[in-house]
Amino acid sequence: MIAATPQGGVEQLDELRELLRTAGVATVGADVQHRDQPHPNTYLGPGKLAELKEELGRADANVVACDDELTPRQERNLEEALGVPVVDRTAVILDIFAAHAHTAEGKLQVELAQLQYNLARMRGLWTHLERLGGGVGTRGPGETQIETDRRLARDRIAALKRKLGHVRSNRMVMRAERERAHFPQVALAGYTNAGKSTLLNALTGAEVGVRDRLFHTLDPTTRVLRAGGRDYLLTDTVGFIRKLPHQLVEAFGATLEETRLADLILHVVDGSAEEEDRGEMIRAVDDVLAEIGAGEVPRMLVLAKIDRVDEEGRTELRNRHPGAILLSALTGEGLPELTEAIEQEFARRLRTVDLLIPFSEGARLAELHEIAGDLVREDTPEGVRVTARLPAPVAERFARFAAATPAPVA
Ligand SMILES: Nc1nc2c(ncn2[C@@H]2O[C@H](COP(=O)(O)OP(=O)(O)OP(=O)(O)O)[C@@H](O)[C@H]2O)c(=O)[nH]1
Ligand SMILES: [Mg+2]
Repeated sequence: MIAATPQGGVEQLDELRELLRTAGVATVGADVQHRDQPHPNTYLGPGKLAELKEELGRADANVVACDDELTPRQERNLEEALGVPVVDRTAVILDIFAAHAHTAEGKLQVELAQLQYNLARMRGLWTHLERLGGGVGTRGPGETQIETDRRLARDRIAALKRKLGHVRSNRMVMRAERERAHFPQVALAGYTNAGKSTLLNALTGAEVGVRDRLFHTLDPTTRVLRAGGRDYLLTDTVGFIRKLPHQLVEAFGATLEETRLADLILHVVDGSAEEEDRGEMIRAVDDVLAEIGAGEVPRMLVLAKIDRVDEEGRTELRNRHPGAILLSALTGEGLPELTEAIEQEFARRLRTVDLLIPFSEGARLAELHEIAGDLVREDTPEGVRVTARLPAPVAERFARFAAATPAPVA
């Protein structure tokens, strides 16, 4: 396996190497080409291409991986020139997703992304053949086959989108129920391998799988986080990466909705990463969040894995990211600060209400107890007088019970 990229140094390929390792492929060499733009037809320029071909033979490699998404034409021309299969970054990521998808929904989403990726490639192949043909009688069976394949792929894509649509509406129903309960929704988002699942486990006692490999988590998991007498719903979901294939963003729409509709996003960053990498990872996550429409959701930066960072490094982190929470899900350090910060964030959004609940509305009273654990109540002849701090939407729902006169100061 040889990896290639058009810009930067060979260390730029570390992530691709890691992706390949996760996909079960060993890397025997890496090469970088310095050009402003990848070659439109062959990705690599002619000189680099010849060099790479020689290197391939020497290293006895049987596949080449490129760190960008190739056009179908580039991929085909490269394969012809090099005589080995060529895969691009997108194909490697899709392959990992396919291997890590466990739930029915996850599998559907990955299949959709793969089909969309392949459909583009089929189209490329098709125009290529068309160009070769042209004359009367040259419309061979191969071309018909490709047309059939494309139609089948399109049909399947439509069917998958329908199925995912159902999953999505189910999810919306579940959401609506959760929303009625008004537990604030907190989503963990971040670069793949940042430590999101480990953090969910540490905070809620969940047992989500954790591993030192990329895209270990694909399916969302939601658990209750109890803090300061209130319940929060904390969701862990798929991680992001630089140049995240757009097919995946589209296919994972239902999953990513958990993040888009959250009340607060905890942006988890590997605090032990090199400063330059860290900056790039933060930017990549910001970009994806904007792309999925979650750009406006309030966000809190969490620098994880600080058990690996010394005092000097921590000071740098604090200076570089003021307001961020430094923590280690492994040692538990910083976790109380995080729950405290979450509480404060939501406390700011609570509204104090003064209500008079008639005795006939016992169910409403029970609901209030559940939502606002720390309410003050007093029985009066007209009903139960309640002073509580409520999320704004709940406060609106209870507006009709507003007490006519202000509560006596206790
Ligand atoms: N030293 C240290 N390692 C950690 C900490 N948190 C997570 N890790 C390790 O980092 C690796 C990735 O952790 P995960 O929790 O799986 O990361 P993730 O963000 O869920 O990753 P994906 O699901 O693949 O996107 C694992 O090997 C964890 O053991 C931490 O606080 N300290
Ligand atoms: Mg995970």
